[in-house]
Amino acid sequence: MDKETIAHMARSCGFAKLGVCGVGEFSDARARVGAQPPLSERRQLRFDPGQECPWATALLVLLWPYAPAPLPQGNGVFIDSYYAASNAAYHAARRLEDMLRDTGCRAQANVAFPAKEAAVRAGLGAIGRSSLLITPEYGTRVVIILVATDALDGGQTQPVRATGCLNCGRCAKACPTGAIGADGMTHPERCLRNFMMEGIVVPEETRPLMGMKLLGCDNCQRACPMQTLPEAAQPVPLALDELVTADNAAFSGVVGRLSSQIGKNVARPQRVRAQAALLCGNRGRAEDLPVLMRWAQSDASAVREHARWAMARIRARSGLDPDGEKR
Ligand code: B12
Ligand code: SF4
Ligand code: SF4
Repeated sequence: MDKETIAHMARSCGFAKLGVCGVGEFSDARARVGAQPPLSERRQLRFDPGQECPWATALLVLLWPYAPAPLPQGNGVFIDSYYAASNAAYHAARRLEDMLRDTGCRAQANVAFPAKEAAVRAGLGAIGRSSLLITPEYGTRVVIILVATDALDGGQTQPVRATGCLNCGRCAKACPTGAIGADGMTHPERCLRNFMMEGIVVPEETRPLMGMKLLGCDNCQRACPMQTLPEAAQPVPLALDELVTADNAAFSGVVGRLSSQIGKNVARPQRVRAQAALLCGNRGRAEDLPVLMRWAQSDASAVREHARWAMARIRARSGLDPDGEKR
């Protein structure tokens, strides 16, 4: 099948751009991952298409751009628009997989090879100091999806080490944790995203840096002058008050709404609650104390620890002693 026919199919599924690359091993990425501390987000990552899908002759590299979320106002929480876009792109890739199979080709959507490097190999952009792919059309705000297929030949893979960014250092300055240095993202283990909705107890020094972020951090992208897409008109409409409730049915309803946007794998109730508890500590409102007290008895360690920390912070700020009495 020719690339234009596949690009047409991909557009009908909602993708904005298609690139194609070969199925050579991602050995640079393998070496880099091996040299860094283990990250839970990398557990699924695979490096050798020849081993994982030996029938494949090409990787389709698909771009799904998204408008960045405006910063939340008032009691709103921040949910990076990447997550809703990623959920939509995941399902679109499954539709493309079906379309390719209907023509008699083999296809496997959402294969977990290093997506940014595949995109560079396919000529779709360059890696910036932030470590993200910068595309000329959409800046960094793209979900990258890979589909392995035998529908066409991806050709020989030439390992590409592109830099291509302005090297202005604004991403590094904007990063609250110092994950990005002069040589790129040398400390990915410090990135706030590692600690969000992972069901883990977040290190104490990292908790205040999260501000009102429920999911995702956008600081390095927001600071990057290579962006081209205007902000979305509305933030994801979710107030922290909707989550800080002792009414389990109401809480499940809100989590259900959230999972329909960002996927149920990400929006797991206890993980959402643990992050909400942490955000309560950052906003510091005494009205949250009754719900936090209940959460402080939770069986889930992240919910329990974050709630206890939030209560201590709120009490310290409001001049209450540890039992909640006015000092
Ligand atoms: C693990 C992971 C993470 C980890 C680690 C990120 C990292 N930079 O290593 C954490 C949880 C921190 C994370 C955070 C985020 N992620 Co993430 N993540 C992934 C995942 C699953 C694997 C990435 C990976 O480990 N690749 C392998 C390693 C080796 O790559 P690497 O360290 O970036 O380095 C390679 C190149 O970038 C380059 N390079 C990088 N630095 C340097 C430095 C030098 C000196 C040189 C020479 C080369 C070089 O060479 C390396 C070898 O190929 C991919 C999905 C996928 N299947 O690829 C998404 C992915 C990279 N994430 C993505 C996004 C959107 C995010 C967040 C914005 C989410 C958010 N809103 O919070 C943040 C951004 C943080 C950031 N600045 O990178 C998108 C990026 C889209 C884009 N435009 O690039 C991806 C591609 C998901 C997708 N399918 O679209 N993520
Ligand atoms: S997403 Fe946030 S914490 Fe992660 S590297 Fe970018 S600015 Fe730093
Ligand atoms: S902020 Fe500057 S240094 Fe960082 S990725 Fe963008 S252009 Fe490159």
